[in-house]
Amino acid sequence: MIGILGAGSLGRLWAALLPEDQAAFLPRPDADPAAPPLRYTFESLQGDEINVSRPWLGSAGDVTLLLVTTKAGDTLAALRHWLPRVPEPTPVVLFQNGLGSQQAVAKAWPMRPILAASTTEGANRPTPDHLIHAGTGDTWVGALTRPAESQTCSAVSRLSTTGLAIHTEEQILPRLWQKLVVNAGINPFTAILDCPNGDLLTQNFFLEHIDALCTEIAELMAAEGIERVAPAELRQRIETVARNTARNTSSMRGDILKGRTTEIDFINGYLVQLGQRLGIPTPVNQLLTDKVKQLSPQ
Ligand code: KPL
Repeated sequence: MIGILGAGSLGRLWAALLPEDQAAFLPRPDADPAAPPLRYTFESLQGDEINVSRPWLGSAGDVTLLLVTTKAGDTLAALRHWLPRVPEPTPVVLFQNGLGSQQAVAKAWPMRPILAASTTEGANRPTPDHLIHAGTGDTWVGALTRPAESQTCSAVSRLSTTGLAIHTEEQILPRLWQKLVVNAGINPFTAILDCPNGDLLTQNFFLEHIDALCTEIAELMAAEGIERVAPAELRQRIETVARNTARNTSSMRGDILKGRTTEIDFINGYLVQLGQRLGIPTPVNQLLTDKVKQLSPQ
C-alpha cells in the first residue's frame, strides 16, 4: 500500500492517479478513526471528471511507500507521529516546497530511506471537493539519506504507474534549489502585491528588488556549491516561469487569501537563515520575509 500523508492538492493528485487499490491517506493524529473515505471530484488534464474515493488508513503497518505531501511547516510533526508506526525499510518521499524541512527530516531519521521529490505538476482545488490537474510537468526523485540510495529506482517505478513523467535524480539538492529560486522570486512578490504571477513583471516593487534578490541568491548558491550562475540568468528563469504561469495564483498568495500560514520560512526565510550561517547579507530576502509575515497568521 502507498500511504499519502497530507490531503491537499498534491496528495489528492497522487491518490487519484495511482492504482485505486494501492493508495490510501494517513489521517491527522486527532482525526476520527472511523471517518468515511475521502471523496472528491478529479478533473483530469483532458477535462474529464472522475469521482475519487480513497480510504483513511487506521494503521501504517502495510505501508510500503510513504508520500509526504504536507505543508513544509507541518512535516516534522506529522512524521514524528507516523514514522514510528511505519515499517523501517519503507521509503519516504518528501514533496515539500522550499528547503529546510527536507534536511530536518533527513537529520532526524538518518537511518531511514528518506527521498525528496521536486515536481512541476500543477494541481489546485477551487472548492474543497474539486481537484483540478491544471498542468503536467516532470517529477524528479532522489535520495537524501544513505539508506535511500538503493531505493530511488523502485520508488520512481511505483510512482510511474500514475502515467506522469517521473525521473530519478542523482543530485536532488540542486534540483530542489532550482525550484526554490523560482519560488523565492515569484511567491513573496505575488503575496505582497496580491496579484497573479504574470502581473509581477510590470510592478515597481518587483522591478526595484528583483536584481538585488537574484544577486543574494546567486551568492548563496555559489557558497553552497550548488551552481555558479549570474544573477541575470536567475532573473530570466524567474521571469520565464512568471510568464508561463501568468494567470496562476501562487501558492503563497493562495495561503494569504485563505488566511493560512505561508511557507515563507522555507523559501526566502530559509535563504535568510542560510545567509546568516554563511556570513552573506540577505536584506531583500529579509524584507520579503518580514512583509509576508505581516500578512499571514503565525
Ligand atoms: O510553484 C509555484 C507556486 O505557486 O508555489 C509557482 C511556480 C510560482 C507557480 O505558481
